[in-house]
Amino acid sequence: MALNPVDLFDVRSLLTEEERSVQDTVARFTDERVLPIIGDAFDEGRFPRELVGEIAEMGLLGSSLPEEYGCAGLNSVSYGLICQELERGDSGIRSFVSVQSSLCMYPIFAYGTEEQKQRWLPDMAAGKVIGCFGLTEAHGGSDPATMKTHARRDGDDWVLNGSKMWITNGNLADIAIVWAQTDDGIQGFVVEKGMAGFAAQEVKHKMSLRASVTSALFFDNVRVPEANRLPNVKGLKGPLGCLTQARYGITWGPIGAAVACLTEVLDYTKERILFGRPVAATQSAQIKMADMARRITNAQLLSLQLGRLKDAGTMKPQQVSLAKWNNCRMAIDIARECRDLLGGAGITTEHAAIRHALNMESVITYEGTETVHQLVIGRELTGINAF
Ligand code: TGC
Ligand code: FAD
Repeated sequence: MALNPVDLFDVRSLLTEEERSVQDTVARFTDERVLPIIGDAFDEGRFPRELVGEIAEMGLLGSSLPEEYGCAGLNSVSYGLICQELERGDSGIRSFVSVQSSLCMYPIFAYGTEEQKQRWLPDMAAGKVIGCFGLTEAHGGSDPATMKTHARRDGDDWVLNGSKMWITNGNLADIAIVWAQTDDGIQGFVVEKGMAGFAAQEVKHKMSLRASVTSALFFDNVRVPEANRLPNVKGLKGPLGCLTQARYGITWGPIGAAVACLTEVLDYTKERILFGRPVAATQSAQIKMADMARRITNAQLLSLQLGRLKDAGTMKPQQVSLAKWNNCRMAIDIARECRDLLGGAGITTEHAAIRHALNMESVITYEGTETVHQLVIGRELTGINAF
């Protein structure tokens, strides 16, 4: 029997029955609900909000958190597979789930009080409350330790001033997890939509992640009650701990984008007849596609092992950095090469490759640029901090 071109090493056979079932459910959702609309949504620069209810019903929001908070209690490999299958549709859909799950629900779960967990997590799992995560500021996202946004204690409240930039879900969100400097170091606050002095402004003219909302957030003397401060973490390790969760999921997502692109060009090059034979019958096209399959296989095995380490409780942030770097690089290169193999047809959103290539420009940049992750590995190898 022929091998599966987008799973040459039968990585699926390494999954448990439950993990396969999660993958199949999300794959069906992507095929039936995302793929028919996503090209238009990308063209229109529109996040398909109508899908949020179904995403929540499938248990994809905060899927790794415990059932007592209305979540699915799945393992990390299942979360990875969710990211992979969603990003096979579009990075914007996966981004929505990453931000809600890893960057908003996770910090409430990991750093919040029991009251805060009960207050927000069940509604977030149900998609009734949408979150965003404000760490990056306009003057330098790679170096969040230099953040200027600050919070000053005033009676029972904190007074928040500053701004955040490039915030996924910003204009959609009911709550924002905002990281701010305080006299006691960096702390996290849950800022609610409608609080006086809090505003979001959508970033327009994006050429990437067009089916996702990206915003700037502004805080002008916003009074945030002490009850909205996440009390159980202080310092940069708070937001960086969330990034480790999200980056883990992002190692899986680009595999989906690359699988979508390779699947598309395998079909296209068999049909496209040039110089009297299908493009797929040329050595150069075969070498290109074989090389894509090789890189996808590497990425699949890397993410699966990372997930097994995470589920065993031994995963290290440096391992996440290596996989985020490798898998984003793999997917952006494959998407660009697939765009080339489609010729002129590859420049419109009728085909997926250019959409994925453009999306990957964001995915390789956010959650730590490629350079940041390379320097994390360089520091691990040499013991010298080169940032
Ligand atoms: P350093 O000052 O050494 O460490 C500070 C504290 O943090 C701890 N730590 C981590 N903890 C958990 N996970 C990690 N990945 C961690 N990295 C460091 C560290 O142990 C220390 O703890 P303690 O107890 O000693 O205080 O910080 P560093 O030198 O490691 O950090 C430098 C650098 C450049 C790696 C870091 O600043 C960085 O990662 N910069 C990139 C910023 C970034 O990725 N921003 C992403 C914003 S969110 C986003 O992009 C969302 S997109 C979502 C979507 O749409 O899908
Ligand atoms: P900079 O940090 O200014 O980097 C500029 C260049 O300098 C890059 O090439 C970088 O690799 C390079 N560089 C950095 N350090 C070094 C060094 N030491 N040596 C050599 N080169 C270096 N942030 C959030 O907080 N929440 C979100 O929800 C969110 N969503 C996003 C959605 C999108 C679509 C995008 C594009 C970004 C999002 N971000 C979000 C922000 C993202 O995390 C930042 O863009 C990213 O961390 C890089 O920061 P920067 O854009 O300020 O670039």
